[in-house]
Amino acid sequence: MLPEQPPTEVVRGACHHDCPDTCAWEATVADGRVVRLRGAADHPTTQGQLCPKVNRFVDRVYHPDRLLEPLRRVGEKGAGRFEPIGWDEAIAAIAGKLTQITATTGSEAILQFSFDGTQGAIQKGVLADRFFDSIGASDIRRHLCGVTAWLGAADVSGLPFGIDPEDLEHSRTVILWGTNTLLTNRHLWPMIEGAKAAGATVVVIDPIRTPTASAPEVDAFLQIRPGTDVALILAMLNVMDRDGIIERAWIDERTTGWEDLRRSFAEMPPETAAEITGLTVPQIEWLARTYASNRPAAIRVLVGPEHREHGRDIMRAIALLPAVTGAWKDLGGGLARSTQIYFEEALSFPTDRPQRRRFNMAALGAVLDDDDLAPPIEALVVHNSNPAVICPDQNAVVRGLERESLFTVVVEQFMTDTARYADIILPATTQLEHLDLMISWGHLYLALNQPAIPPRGGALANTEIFRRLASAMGIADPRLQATDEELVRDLLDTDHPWAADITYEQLREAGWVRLNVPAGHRPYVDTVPATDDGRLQLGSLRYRPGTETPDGAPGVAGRYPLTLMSRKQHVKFLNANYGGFADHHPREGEPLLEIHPDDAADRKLVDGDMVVVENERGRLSIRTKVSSAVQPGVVAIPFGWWHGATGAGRGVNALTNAAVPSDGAGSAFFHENLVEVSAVS
Ligand SMILES: Nc1nc2c(c(=O)[nH]1)N[C@H]1C(S)=C(S)[C@@H](COP(=O)(O)OP(=O)(O)OC[C@H]3O[C@@H](n4cnc5c(=O)[nH]c(N)nc54)[C@H](O)[C@@H]3O)O[C@H]1N2
Ligand SMILES: Nc1nc2c(c(=O)[nH]1)N[C@H]1C(S)=C(S)[C@@H](COP(=O)(O)OP(=O)(O)OC[C@H]3O[C@@H](n4cnc5c(=O)[nH]c(N)nc54)[C@H](O)[C@@H]3O)O[C@H]1N2
Ligand code: SF4
Ligand SMILES: [Mo]
Repeated sequence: MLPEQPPTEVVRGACHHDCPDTCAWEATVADGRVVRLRGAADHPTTQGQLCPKVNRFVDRVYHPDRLLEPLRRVGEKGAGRFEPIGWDEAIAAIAGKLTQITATTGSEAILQFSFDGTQGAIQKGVLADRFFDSIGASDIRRHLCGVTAWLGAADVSGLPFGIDPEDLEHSRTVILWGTNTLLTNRHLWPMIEGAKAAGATVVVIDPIRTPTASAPEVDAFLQIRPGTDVALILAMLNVMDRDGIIERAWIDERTTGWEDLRRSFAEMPPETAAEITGLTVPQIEWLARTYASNRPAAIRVLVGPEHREHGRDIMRAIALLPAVTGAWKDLGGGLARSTQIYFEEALSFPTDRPQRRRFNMAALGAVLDDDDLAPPIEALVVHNSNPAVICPDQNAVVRGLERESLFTVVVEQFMTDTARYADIILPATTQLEHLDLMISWGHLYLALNQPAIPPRGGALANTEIFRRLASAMGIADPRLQATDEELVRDLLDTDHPWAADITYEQLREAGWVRLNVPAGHRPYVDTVPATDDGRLQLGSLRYRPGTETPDGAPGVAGRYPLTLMSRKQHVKFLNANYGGFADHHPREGEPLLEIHPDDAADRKLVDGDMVVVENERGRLSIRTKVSSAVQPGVVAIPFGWWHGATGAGRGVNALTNAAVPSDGAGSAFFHENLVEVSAVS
């Protein structure tokens, strides 16, 4: 007789990672333990497949290195020496310290730092925000991802709605504009394949020959010089106007500012753009004609081009293309960008939060290091983020975290590079252990993540941690004691037609549900842009090189002639989540500097040489990979590795540019860094 199998239960949930795909999953639980996790077969984009990053997520949940009890620092900051303490003691110590800082210096000396470790609406921060709002702490502007892209598209259309990415199947021209779909958004690829099978022309525009650029479905790869997309787009408009392939009726009826835009693109004939972008005149003319005429024509973009000084201009320029051609009219035409705004509009996210002192998160190093700040930061509370790895100007961040007078709390699942600098570490649950409501930025499906197992060891959900802190600090507001289920129900409590009919019970049963956006919905055709005059805004536009680029700073480029880009590159990395785990590393086991054969030859370097990469912000020693995937003048180091991966004990962000746009809104210029590379002597 076969031994009796323990009874199993299947629990529906969804991936929490900051990834456009938000896959729905099913966890099989036996004897209180998750024994299998797989993609939901019935979910339209997941289609039964997770991804190489998350296929072995169960191993992460049961990993021997999981943090399972609160810890207190006993060694030097950053040394990684801690002793276990109980939850009551940990909460009392933090509450005591925050109360004391509030009474002496003032609550603005406390800084909340969080980002997208989970993109679940609940665990990401609704309750944490209530807590920090109520004590009046300083906040950070969560602008390192997507905000610049949002602002650029909004410059054209008020609120930056895009088409349903699933409608790309209907497109006859698809331009993957600075997005590495096969790596970063893999569940969109079937839509590209579908379009291709129906005869679409697929184009990739990227400074780097990515795996997406090399895919067999791609008809044309335009390897543009970094940050010069505005020149390309102005020249495309120039060609379209010159060749009379723009429909005037659409422009007259739907847009404002055509004549100003026309004056701008008159100054950018394709010959000038060819010099700036490194593309050829025939390539630019072909792209303009294909985009304007081979319709439906869609552009897919995520965040690639935004991480630059003039990223907002690039994102605006991209959004200008469908505004000029009227590509929005065709099903499968328009701009396919983040869908997050659909969820923000449809669900009841709080709109009446108090204003707090805020800093752009890119400036963390400068803020922690600033003695003149009034008041200076005395306590830093980090959750859902690993700033020691993900923020630009890493050396400044580490200097800040090392400051003895800073009290740092980190809520984490693992001993990350940030957690090592904490005074107190609080162990957080994973997605298999807590409830959450999952919105998406890559499709229109809402999902309920139900806990498959209770929290492991002493781990607690972020929400429970902030409930306990609120109690310990004597904050009476009952909204700070809301349960996770109440928080989900609050978000679903909406009259908006896209979500009014969606119930908690329905989500619990089915796991996921599509927002009620009508099939074939065409933004700006079926709806009116949220601009002052209800029209798409064109207006003047100029190509400007960034300050830290060879064209923008020829002087600096004399010393540091190479442009360093730092993008997501590894199939088993998701931002900084897996950089510290050997079984997620690529075969080479270390980050490599990609350098073009010409630049390598100039420096007498061959594949595999150890080199020093440096600029005024930092210095890394790292091995080379000589590769024509990067163009001459450009080098690339992958983002996401933890500090221990290089001899210098730093990642690529030790070299990156922490500057943000002058109004403080938008991302750091992660891809605009001038460096020099030399052989290790
Ligand atoms: N050089 C360079 N830098 C970059 C980028 C780049 O392309 N190049 N990309 C930028 C972009 S686009 C982004 S989005 C950011 C990402 O920045 P982050 O959002 O900070 O990065 P993640 O690695 O996704 O998540 C950080 C941590 O969240 C933790 N976490 C996950 N779930 C939970 C939870 O439920 N509770 C708690 N308390 N913690 C949890 C994980 O263990 C992980 O260590 O990085 C930015 N930095
Ligand atoms: N495997 C994996 N998947 C991920 C992530 C991960 O870390 N690993 N991170 C997730 C997150 S947080 C995000 S935000 C998304 C990002 O998804 P994407 O936006 O697709 O990814 P990026 O690598 O940031 O940038 C895409 C491309 O933009 C190009 N680019 C840079 N500058 C320019 C420019 O000036 N012009 C043009 N035309 N192109 C440019 C880069 O070379 C890069 O190939 O990916 C998500 N998915
Ligand atoms: S990381 Fe992205 S692709 Fe992978 S399972 Fe999560 S949502 Fe899906
Ligand atoms: Mo991101």
